[in-house]
Amino acid sequence: MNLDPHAATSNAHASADRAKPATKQRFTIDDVDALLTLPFGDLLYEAQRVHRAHHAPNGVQLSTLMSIKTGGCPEDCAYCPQAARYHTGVANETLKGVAEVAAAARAAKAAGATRFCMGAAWRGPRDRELARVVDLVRAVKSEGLETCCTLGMLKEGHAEALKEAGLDYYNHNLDTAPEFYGEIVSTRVYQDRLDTLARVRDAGIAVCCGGIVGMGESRRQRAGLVAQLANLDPYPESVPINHLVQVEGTPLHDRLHGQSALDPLEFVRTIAAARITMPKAMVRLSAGRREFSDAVQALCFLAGANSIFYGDRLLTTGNPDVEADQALFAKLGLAAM
Ligand code: SAM
Ligand code: DTB
Ligand code: SF4
Repeated sequence: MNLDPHAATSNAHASADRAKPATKQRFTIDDVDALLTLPFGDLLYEAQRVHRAHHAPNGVQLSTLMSIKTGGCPEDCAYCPQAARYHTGVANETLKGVAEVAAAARAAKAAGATRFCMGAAWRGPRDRELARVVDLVRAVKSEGLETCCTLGMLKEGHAEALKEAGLDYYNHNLDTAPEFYGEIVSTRVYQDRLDTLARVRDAGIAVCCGGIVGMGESRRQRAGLVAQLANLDPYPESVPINHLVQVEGTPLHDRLHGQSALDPLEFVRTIAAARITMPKAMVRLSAGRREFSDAVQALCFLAGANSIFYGDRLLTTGNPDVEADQALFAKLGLAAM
């Protein structure tokens, strides 16, 4: 393993077959496992070194999320409160209209966000649904924000239509290692995710792709997730690392009995491994932040996280409010960028 980011495969977004793992893997699972196993101080030191070589040391990018279509999803993701088949108390809502979404985007911008991310509880959009999202993207873009969507699997032509409307990022997570995926989702396979990522890349949209930890996976499976992400060619521009938010009624809440499956320091290690293996990516400290102390969040920033979800809601669950984050930034000397 070569930890020198300058020696790694270039992240120039030029290859035709981009979302498939590179022929020569930049990192093996053993490589990432070895990182995750380093003494904590050594791991954080290396993560800081890589972070400072590529990013402003104290800058954090702010993205605000909005659920544009909530609940009733036909998929069976074991972590998700929006799957129709689980009884989680999430009320189904139809696709929001342009006026409501544009107003939320304006408010997010006024609060300091630079990107507005729209999430929909779909397996994937139908053509007529996609056409309505295209209008939302245009509206948000015209408010002067970066745009991001997460709509599930895309079909032929969808990514191009989104790009044409001004979509900057598409979020589509690999969620976990391929070996663990079958225990989390049965209504699609890993390759479906890779196929959509390839469509997004080919349309020239930046890729936002990460995963969830704390689902009962092993450290080696966390290494497997990070290796998968880092071996995408090129690796994603944006890498959200979510800590599972356990919602009553989801299978994972039942399986884990509402107890966290992960020591927070293991979450910090995962952030550090993502930073080291994907030096130029924005690594987002994503869901689960409300359950973390300021001290754990500070360690995540030290480990190389430089983006957060900003605003008091994620999609259906809570996030720290704007005042709490502004106080945290002041305490840590962080600046929004
Ligand atoms: N339906 C689309 C899809 O699954 O691609 C887009 C929306 S889905 C809610 C977006 C992402 O949210 C999922 O890929 C997953 O990584 C994350 N997510 C969902 N429920 C979560 C939870 N309880 N805790 C942490 N992350 C979660
Ligand atoms: C991502 O990686 N995390 C966000 C966003 N992409 C869409 C979603 C987190 C969802 C947490 C559970 C909820 O609020 O429903
Ligand atoms: Fe549906 Fe996405 Fe939730 Fe899976 S994660 S159930 S695809 S909304």
